[in-house]
Amino acid sequence: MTETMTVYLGLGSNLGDRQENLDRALDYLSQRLRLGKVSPVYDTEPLGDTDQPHFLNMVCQVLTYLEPTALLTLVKGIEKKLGRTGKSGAPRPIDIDILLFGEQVIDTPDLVIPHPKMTDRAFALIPLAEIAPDLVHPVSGQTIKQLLRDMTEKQGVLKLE
Ligand code: PH2
Ligand code: MG
Ligand code: MG
Repeated sequence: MTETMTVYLGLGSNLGDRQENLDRALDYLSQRLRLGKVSPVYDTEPLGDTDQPHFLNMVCQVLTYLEPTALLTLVKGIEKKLGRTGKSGAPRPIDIDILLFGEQVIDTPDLVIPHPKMTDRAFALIPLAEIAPDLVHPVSGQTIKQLLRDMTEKQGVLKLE
């Protein structure tokens, strides 16, 4: 690919020094990608397995020439450097999810973009709406602002000042 793509990543941490984990993840990302807009940080109630510590969540925009699969490999490598082990669903120092990759729609066993759960997760949509309210979600055709407006479960997401 020769074109620069605008990508949105969701970051979450609920193990160890959560703010430091986010900072270190951003640092690693900026070594390999052009970091664009960065959202505020939110303290969020765990969704899914609620018997877990609260998360810190945020979203960032990155600009990259990498292919989606190469970007996935990169973010998995950063998760590993920050101490993430293989166990899925357990508290983690860092989780980096590719939410949107330009307007691309990808559905493979290893990678689904847009992230299939982003539209019903306030911890992803609220920070995303701060940096890209008018961005159009390529599957629903709705803007981030509209998706957030229509969302019913928006509790438990607190902006850190
Ligand atoms: N990530 C999950 C499951 N649940 N809940 C919150 N609040 N934040 C997350 O990042 C999160 C979650 C799976 O990756
Ligand atoms: Mg995740
Ligand atoms: Mg993940």
